Amino acid sequence: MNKVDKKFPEGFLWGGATAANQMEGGFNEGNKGLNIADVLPGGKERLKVLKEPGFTFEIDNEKYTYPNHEGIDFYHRYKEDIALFAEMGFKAYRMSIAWTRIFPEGTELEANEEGLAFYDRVFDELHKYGIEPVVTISHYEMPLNLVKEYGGWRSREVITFFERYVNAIFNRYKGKVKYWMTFNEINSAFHFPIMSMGFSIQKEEDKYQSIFQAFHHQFVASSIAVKACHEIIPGAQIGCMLLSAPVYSYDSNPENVMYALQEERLFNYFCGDVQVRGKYPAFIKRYFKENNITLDIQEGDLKLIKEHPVDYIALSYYMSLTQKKDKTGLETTPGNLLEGVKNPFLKASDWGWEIDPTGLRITLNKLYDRYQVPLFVVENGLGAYDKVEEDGSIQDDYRIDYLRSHIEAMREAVEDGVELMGYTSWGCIDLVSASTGEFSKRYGFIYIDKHDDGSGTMERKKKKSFYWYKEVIKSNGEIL
Ligand code: BGP
Repeated sequence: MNKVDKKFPEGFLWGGATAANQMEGGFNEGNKGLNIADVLPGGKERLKVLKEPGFTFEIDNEKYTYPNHEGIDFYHRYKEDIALFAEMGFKAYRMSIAWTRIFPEGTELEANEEGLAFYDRVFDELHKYGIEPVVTISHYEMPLNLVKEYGGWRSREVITFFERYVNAIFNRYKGKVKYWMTFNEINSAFHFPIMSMGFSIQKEEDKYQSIFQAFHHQFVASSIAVKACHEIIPGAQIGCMLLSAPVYSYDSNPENVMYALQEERLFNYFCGDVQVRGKYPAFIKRYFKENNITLDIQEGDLKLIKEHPVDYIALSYYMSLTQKKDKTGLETTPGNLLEGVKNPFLKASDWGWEIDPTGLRITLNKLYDRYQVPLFVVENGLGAYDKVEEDGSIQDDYRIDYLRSHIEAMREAVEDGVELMGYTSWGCIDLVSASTGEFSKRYGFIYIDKHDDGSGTMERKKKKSFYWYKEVIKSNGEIL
């Protein structure tokens, strides 16, 4: 067999990814309003809030801690952090705009100039080093006022406020930002609607009715954003963002294979089908019928969705899932987000996320086969406990191993014919974990001296992986 020379394409967008609410801090500075992330407690309490009904969406400093309030203080230290990204050779930096910096309550008629000016400074700083900003419009941080007054994305009225927000940012940043994406991990709402949809489920029987109606509103909002983006910023590209975890059948029993297929279609493909193909998929009709779901779809919605599909798919990839129809007697994965049965072929992270680089190759191939639009891996990484050695170094070889194997898998996928735009690994600088509210679940190439008990100097330190990733980027992924 001939040796295949596997390479990443020229201009591949190497970099890192973060989200405003998990790292900016300055939660009440610059006229910023409160958002959903500002009321989510840190530590073990967070998962409880995400999973159990009855959350009140209030800050209670007596009872809880709020690590997102200070984050890693990027709001004041962005110059230092961007200089470190530049030192690693980043070509792209995926970040999000906090909606509440631009529209503090969500409902104002005029945008908040202080918020707009902050992101101007960040984009200018990135461009100073030739780093392309890749911007998520909404990453788990809906304005709290919209959550409380409107019930989040359940309400159709929120579309109008979102439209105002996207118009404001496209007009302001049209000369500075070419790559956009709409809702972070839109499909994660199947599990935790609080973070991405702004409401908690009070009654189990209403769960899917509310979630699918909220999805519909987000799909309409997405089409409005795509249309506005193309009109206001010619040449810009705007994608959807999907949480991608391939679902394997536990065994070859056709019943289990069918079960895995149904789960995968619903969880991995439903949102992509609507936003990329521009129409509701055939399989969802039966699902709606069997689950008594009736959507309020207004005139013009389906036309809008059809006419304005996204340009590319951004995806996060951390793990695969293995499923069996009847799980009795089987060990389940202790993953804090998605639950499946234990896969005997895979090891898991300290948080129970099963590590599966080949799953990334599978995911990329499946998505490309299905949609034939460019893909962009905008999140991938290993959450791990890091230790600072006596000499001040952080020897995170486990992280290097994880990333290396996933980059190799992407290289295989490119060789398979997948059109891949770039790779921004998650949490390139340590930040607050979204699902656990911890600092100790670290993903970064850059260590932050900040701990779960609130102590720490916020000093930035380069981990071993920092130097490794710099070489990866320099060699366009040839030296791993
Ligand atoms: C994704 C989110 C991110 C991020 C990441 C890691 O679901 O888009 O915001 O946090 O997962 O998850 P965690 O922080 O829970 O480890």
